[in-house]
Amino acid sequence: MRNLLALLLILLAAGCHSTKENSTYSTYPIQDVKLSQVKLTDSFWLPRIQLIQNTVISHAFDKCNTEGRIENFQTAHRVMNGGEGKVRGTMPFDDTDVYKILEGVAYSLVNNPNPALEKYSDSIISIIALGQEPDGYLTTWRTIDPMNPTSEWVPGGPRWDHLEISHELYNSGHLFEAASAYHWATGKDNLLNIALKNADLLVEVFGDNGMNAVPGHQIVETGLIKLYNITGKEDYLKLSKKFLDLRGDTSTRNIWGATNIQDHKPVLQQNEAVGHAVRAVYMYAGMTDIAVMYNDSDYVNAVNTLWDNMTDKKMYLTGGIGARHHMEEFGDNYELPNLTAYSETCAAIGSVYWNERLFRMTGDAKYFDLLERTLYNGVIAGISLDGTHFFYPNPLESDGKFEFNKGSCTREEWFDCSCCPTNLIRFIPYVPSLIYATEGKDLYVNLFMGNEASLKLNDKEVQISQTTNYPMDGKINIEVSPAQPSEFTMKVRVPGWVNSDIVPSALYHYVDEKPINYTVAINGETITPDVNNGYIDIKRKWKKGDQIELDFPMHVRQVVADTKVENLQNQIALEYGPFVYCAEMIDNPTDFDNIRLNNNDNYQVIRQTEMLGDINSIELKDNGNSYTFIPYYSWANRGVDKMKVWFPQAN
Ligand code: FUB
Ligand code: ZN
Repeated sequence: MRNLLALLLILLAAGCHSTKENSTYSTYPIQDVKLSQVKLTDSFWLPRIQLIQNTVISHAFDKCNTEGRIENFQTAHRVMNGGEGKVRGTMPFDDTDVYKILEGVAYSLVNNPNPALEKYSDSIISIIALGQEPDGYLTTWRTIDPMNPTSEWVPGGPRWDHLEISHELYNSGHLFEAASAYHWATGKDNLLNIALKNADLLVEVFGDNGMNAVPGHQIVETGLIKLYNITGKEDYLKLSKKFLDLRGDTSTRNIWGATNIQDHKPVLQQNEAVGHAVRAVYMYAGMTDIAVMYNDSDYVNAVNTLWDNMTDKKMYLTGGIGARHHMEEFGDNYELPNLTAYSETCAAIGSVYWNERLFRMTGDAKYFDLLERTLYNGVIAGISLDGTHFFYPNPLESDGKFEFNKGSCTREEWFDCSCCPTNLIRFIPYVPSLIYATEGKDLYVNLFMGNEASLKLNDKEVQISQTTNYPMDGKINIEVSPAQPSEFTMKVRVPGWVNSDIVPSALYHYVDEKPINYTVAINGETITPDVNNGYIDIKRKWKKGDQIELDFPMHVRQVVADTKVENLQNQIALEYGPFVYCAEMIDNPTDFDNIRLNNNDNYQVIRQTEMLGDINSIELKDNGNSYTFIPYYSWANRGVDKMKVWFPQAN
């Protein structure tokens, strides 16, 4: 009954906003399979998503309440009506934390309805509405007191002044992303109406006949496209493209020229991933949308070039990006320090959003190889196992002294700039929508986790389910059940860690260089798979209950880096399945600083359920010493400690 009501609400809501029809714009050739079609049963991911809904969301709402982020919307309202008030908080984008939590609420509600949480979220949305100016403007610090921003690095001034740092358009972007999600998940228009009013103002101010300006921090580009996809209002799409086209373009505006905000040259000429890493990947995601929707080969070439540079020269083994604390930016090519790595959690999340788009543009598994690497390492390292403490930067080494995490050597429960915790909230509940994708008669299986999904392939119903302990082991059982026997192709990704390349680049490679032998069986019969673009292609007439059994055996694999990365010369890292490993001093108290790895090492893998949740530890016995390695994501859950991912090579 509840589902029927929800469906009715969604249909009604869709009716209120004309959806795009007869569009002249292209869409991604590969379609995602949405969260609502995938029911997770997985013992790795389901508890993490539940943790977000049951713990992290209320933790973050509490922080937003106590630190004034919600009050700011009320204060803005009071000031608009002639009253007085001061802005609270520290960042010109504090509003976005509230939007990002709502986005996470939206995704978490889809498969786990929670009327109390939804009601509370609706009440927060009505407070947001109070803070919106009558013409749609919404950035509370500037409404409250434009001359006195909380952050000393933001100059006071009228609307849109100092866009390079004011974050007004960043605020809009996150509002649009959250509103689209909330509308899609709940069928409600409350947040969407606020977003559309704001977007209409942006079109008026910056659209075809408006100011030639660009946001200092990208995200409004993808946000506008999401609103276009809901409403079909072309102005939103055109504005998104305008923001990208104008960047770094001296013929249309006085550019800021800064590499940090990717305004040093036109985006189509940008061939190196530079500047602030989060801004960069959000921009590349927007460029990919534009490449697809405008069928624009220049945009396609630009994103390909940027991806190649990032993965060939600027990416941590964990998938993390951004080498420098200074300006939170990418370093030079091959500049990948461990101790001082920035590798911001938000940047890893942004990279996932970008790679998912690149996959849907091309159907190439390499994007999901990187996505998976980033997901299991760079992203989830950002949140403690209990969901209440976070990393903003994610170094690959800690000496227990360098305060890499905004003045701390370990995880913090919140930050003045809390972009990372709230990005995890919006992202983790969205993960199940990354598992499958479809294209005509092809069904892609990109990620492995227990789930039951119901989807349409070429307009025909197909049920699909996965039973697996992945990522604890590599055995996966996929049951394929079309409503009627029908011919289609199952495209199952061979995970990157099974192959000889880590990602298709020379930056890292496995010491043994040999792909792992894996097996594929259909209904108990082993087959020799046909592999294209990184996918096992199985084309046949599928019928109810057909089984695909995959076994990707996991071995401990040693990794080395391109010698051009100076600090990684003669260093080895360990991986097992999709996980990058590290050692913490707590497990290696006597000889941590002397751990050396050798190409002939004999590793033992031990399932540990009491140590750090459910993990496989790697044990090494060497000359009477014994060392323990744990998945990188699980470090720093037992106090401040030394940690390393890369170890000197013995001999
Ligand atoms: O500027 C907004 C967000 O805060 C960025 O994405 C993060 O890097 C942090 O600076
Ligand atoms: Zn962040």
